[in-house]
Amino acid sequence: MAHIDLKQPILDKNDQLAAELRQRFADNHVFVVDLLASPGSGKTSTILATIDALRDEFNIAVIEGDIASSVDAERIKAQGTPAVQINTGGACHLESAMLKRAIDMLDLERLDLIIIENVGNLVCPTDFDLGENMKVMILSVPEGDDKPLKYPGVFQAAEAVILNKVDTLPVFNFDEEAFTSSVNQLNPQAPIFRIAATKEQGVHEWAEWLADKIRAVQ
Ligand SMILES: Nc1nc2c(ncn2[C@@H]2O[C@H](COP(=O)(O)OP(=O)(O)O)[C@@H](O)[C@H]2O)c(=O)[nH]1
Ligand SMILES: [Mg+2]
Repeated sequence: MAHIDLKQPILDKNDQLAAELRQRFADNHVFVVDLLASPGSGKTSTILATIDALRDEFNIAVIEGDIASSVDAERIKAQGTPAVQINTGGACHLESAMLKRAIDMLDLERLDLIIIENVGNLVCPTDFDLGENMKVMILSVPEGDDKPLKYPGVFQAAEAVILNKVDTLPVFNFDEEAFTSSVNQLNPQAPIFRIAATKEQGVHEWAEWLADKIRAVQ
C-alpha cells in the first residue's frame, strides 16, 4: 500500500533551519530557552519572575508565541524588556521559520538570553527544534500530578521541569511524590524546580540554575 509520510519532510525542513539558528545563537553567545506548557500554567508569569531575577546580570529578550493576540508581549514590554510577538494564526506550535522572522528583529549581538514562550500546548511543540539551547517544561499544580503519565513526550524533551503554583498545593489534590517519581522515571537527569511565579517563591533557585547555563556560553 502506498504510504505518504507528511510529517518527516516538514520536520527535516524545520530542523535544517533550526540548525542555522543554533549556529547564529552560538556565534553571538546568546542562550535560548524554549518554554513548553499548557495555557494558563504560568509561562508568562514565570518569564516575568525570571527576568526580575536575572535582569541585573544579563540582557534579555522574549519571543511570544500565540495563536492570536499580543497580550503577552505587551505584558513583557511593560516590564521594560524587548518582546516580539509571533501569531501562528492557528498552528499549535512554533516552527523555526517563524522563529527566524522574530530573531531577525532582535539585536543578537547585545543579548545574553532569549526566552521563547511557545504556544500553550503539551503535545505539538515537543517535536519542533527551534535551535534553542534547551526546552523547559512547566506544569502547574491545578493541572494534576498525572500529566507526566499522559504527556510523556514533553517531559522527556525537557532539560528541566518547573512545577508552578506550589502556593496552591493546599487546595488541590496534587500528589507531589507521584509526580516526582513519574518525572524521574521519564527523565532521570531533569531537575524539578518548585516555584510560585507570582509569589516570588522558589524562583531564585531556578534562576541561578539558568544563570549558570547562560554564563557557560558567554
Ligand atoms: N496562585 C498562583 N497563580 C499563578 C501563579 N503563576 C501564574 N498564576 C496565575 O495563573 C494565570 C495564568 O498565568 P499566565 O502566566 O498568564 O499563564 P500562561 O498562559 O501559561 O502564560 C494568571 O491568572 C496568573 O496570575 C502562581 O505561582 N500561583
Ligand atoms: Mg502566556
